[in-house]
Amino acid sequence: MRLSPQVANKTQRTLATLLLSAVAILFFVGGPKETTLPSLGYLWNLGHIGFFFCTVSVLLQYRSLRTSMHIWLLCAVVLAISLCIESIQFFIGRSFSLVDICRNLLGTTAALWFFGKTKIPYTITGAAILIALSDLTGFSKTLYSDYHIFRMAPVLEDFESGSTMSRWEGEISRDTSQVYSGNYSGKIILPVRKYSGTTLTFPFRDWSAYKTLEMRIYNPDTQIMEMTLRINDEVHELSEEQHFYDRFNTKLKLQPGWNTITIALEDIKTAPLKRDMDMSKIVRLVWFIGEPQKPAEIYLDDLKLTN
Ligand SMILES: [Ca+2]
Repeated sequence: MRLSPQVANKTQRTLATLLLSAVAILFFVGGPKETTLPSLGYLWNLGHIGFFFCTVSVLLQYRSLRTSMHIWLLCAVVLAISLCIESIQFFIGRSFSLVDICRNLLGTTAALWFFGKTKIPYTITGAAILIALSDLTGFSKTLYSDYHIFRMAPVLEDFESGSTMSRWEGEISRDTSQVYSGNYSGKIILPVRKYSGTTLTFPFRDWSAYKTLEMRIYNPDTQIMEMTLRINDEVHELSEEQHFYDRFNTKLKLQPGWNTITIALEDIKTAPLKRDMDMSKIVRLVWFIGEPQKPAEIYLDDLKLTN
């Protein structure tokens, strides 16, 4: 039996509504892990735009918006729904994100622009353009940073490009006063507080083809400085307990001046007590002093894998 256009349209609308309802579950389950590549995580979050674009496009098949007031009303409804979604996410252990709310409104505006029949108020169009530009810039930067990490390998960090600094946590900045190679090193300030240090997340993660980890650290003090280097693989990072014995930890004794540190990757691989470290998924390096007695600083450079 051939469906009439009206029935076919109704069927399509119903199918689209069911599909979007199913996809909406992804607001609350699934999604990127803490160890997911930043650009993939960003791409996932851009799904907010796609979802609301599709949802409002379907809605416009049911009901056409004839006045500016209708458009403002739709935006208010989307805002209210978005606040509900983000609030639920907050209470189930995810985060409340104003950026995601803006993305929902951007998706809504894009659907109105493509399929609506009424002129969109300038304020809404202007806001949507700003959100789109912000996301375009943010995603491009994240994508370039991920690409740069792969292009640099087996160098993990040389501080020559500012695009990788978003992966560092702690009081760290590119510096030119003490440099081992190139024009920059990473200056790390170590204030007096527990576990004072810096963290590199999302390094080039596949260390399986290499034999050693090397780095140069400059200690400007006249005394030997003791630090701990901690390395996590993905299994450890995603484990709930993050036991001390399930990761690599080593003490670094930093003499005054430049220090060359070489660590056999076999030692890192066999560091966990009950398993081998997954050397194809190294996700975090942490340099820290447990309980510093006085403020300190170090300079890190030429962090790389070698054979
Ligand atoms: Ca350098």
